[in-house]
Amino acid sequence: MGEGIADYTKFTVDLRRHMWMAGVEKDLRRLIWQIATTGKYISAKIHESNRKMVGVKNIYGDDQLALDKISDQILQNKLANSGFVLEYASEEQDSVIKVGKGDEKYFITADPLDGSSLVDTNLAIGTIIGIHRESIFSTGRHSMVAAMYITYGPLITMIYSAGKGSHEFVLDREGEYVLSEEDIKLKDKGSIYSLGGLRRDWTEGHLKYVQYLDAEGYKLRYSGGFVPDINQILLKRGGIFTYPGLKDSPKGKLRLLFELQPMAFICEQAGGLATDGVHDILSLQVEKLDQRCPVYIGSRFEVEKAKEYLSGN
Ligand code: AFP
Repeated sequence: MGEGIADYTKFTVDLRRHMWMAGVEKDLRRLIWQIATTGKYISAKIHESNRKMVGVKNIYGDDQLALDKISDQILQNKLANSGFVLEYASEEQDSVIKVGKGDEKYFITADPLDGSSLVDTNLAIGTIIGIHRESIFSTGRHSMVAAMYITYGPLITMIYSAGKGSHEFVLDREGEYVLSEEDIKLKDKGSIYSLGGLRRDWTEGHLKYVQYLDAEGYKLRYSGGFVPDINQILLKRGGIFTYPGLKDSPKGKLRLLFELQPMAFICEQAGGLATDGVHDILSLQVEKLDQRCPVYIGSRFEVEKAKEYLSGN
């Protein structure tokens, strides 16, 4: 038997079996499995997409692709029928949707198809999910019990954490999520950086931080898709992703509820850190659905170093 929960030499471990072996609570197991299965339907829609714009704007003013809307509907329908979800908040909708009858346990946040503008160039994109046991208008530290994301790339992979480490699964040809990386742990210091925002818009502290990383020989890895960029840092076991506050938009670009909290949860469970440059992402109070905030997420050393540069020390 290896060090982790599973013995890879004897059998393949599917998602349900892994969650059961890891002691994830029954309803949460069922919910995570149901959400993971939506990845199959969303990926089928990506395959049959004609990449046409529908010509409407979401609350952030972004053009929505038909795929975003379809992915959102797939998720909402699945969750409404799950029997476990009271409320659904999606980046594609401007208010929280009550999908349950009243006594369901969980509150879900979703970015149904992050990076959908990359579909035409055939880069990887993803679905990001936060699972909360309390109202989402709290701190992630208080309300979150699990997080997951699905990557649609050459392979479909899914990483989940229910507070017992972060684990990666690959969707196999039989349509089963099979364990591929158990209890992923980031090194304290990595060697890649992923830098959002235009250099000319960076603040002085951030620019000096990047110059430090340059001098240390970090390799640039940035696709413009949050899911594959974070996935790379996790699977390569370290490094840093930043989307900083910019001179004209101090809150940066990424959304606290839909993008940052779930990735922060998974990253912390992998031994990393996620901050806005000062505070942990999971300690930030959520005030509104479209709240944005700067982010420094990845290995401990690089995130701590960012704090030093941003505070001017
Ligand atoms: P969309 O969801 O509008 O495609 O934005 C993708 C994204 O939110 C995130 O996936 C990336 O990390 C980030 O934007 C990239 O932003 P830049 O295009 O400014 O680099």
